[in-house]
Amino acid sequence: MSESHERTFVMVKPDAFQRGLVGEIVGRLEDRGLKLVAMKLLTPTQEQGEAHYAEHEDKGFYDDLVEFITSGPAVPMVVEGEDAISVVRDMIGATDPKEAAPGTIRGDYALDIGRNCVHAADSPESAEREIDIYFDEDEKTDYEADFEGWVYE
Ligand code: IDP
Ligand code: MG
Repeated sequence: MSESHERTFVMVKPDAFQRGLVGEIVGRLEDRGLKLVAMKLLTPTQEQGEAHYAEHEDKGFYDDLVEFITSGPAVPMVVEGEDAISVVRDMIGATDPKEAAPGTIRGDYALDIGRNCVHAADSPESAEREIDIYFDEDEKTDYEADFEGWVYE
């Protein structure tokens, strides 16, 4: 990984999976020039769901959130690139999709805060923590992305 690059954690949530938006969401990340490092199709376990949203444990919506995220298939990913964490947060848009700008994933595909299609880590610490919930070390690929010479100066 180039020195200025960072890894982030992204997940297509069960609502977007059921709506057939996996390709659209992954495609936007690829089109932007981000590098896919790891990806799975799985239904998050109760333990994974609770750990994923541990920071919201004391919120009124926590139980519903964990129930939703464990309700069916989701696509967790590790994505790499320059400033990938903030770049992807900007690409997904505001938490409440009604406030998300058109052109963002949530702004284009969602209307309800509890069904906002996609998750992305909000800091380097969250990214590392969330990646570890869903991926073992040997599940992260190590390869040269030849396109990067055309994406970065
Ligand atoms: P984020 O997904 O944009 O990082 P967070 O504040 O970390 O937003 O919240 C995690 C998830 O919890 C959100 O994506 C959303 O689905 C859900 N959520 C956040 N706030 C509320 C709320 O007030 N009511 C219901 N669900 C919420
Ligand atoms: Mg969050």
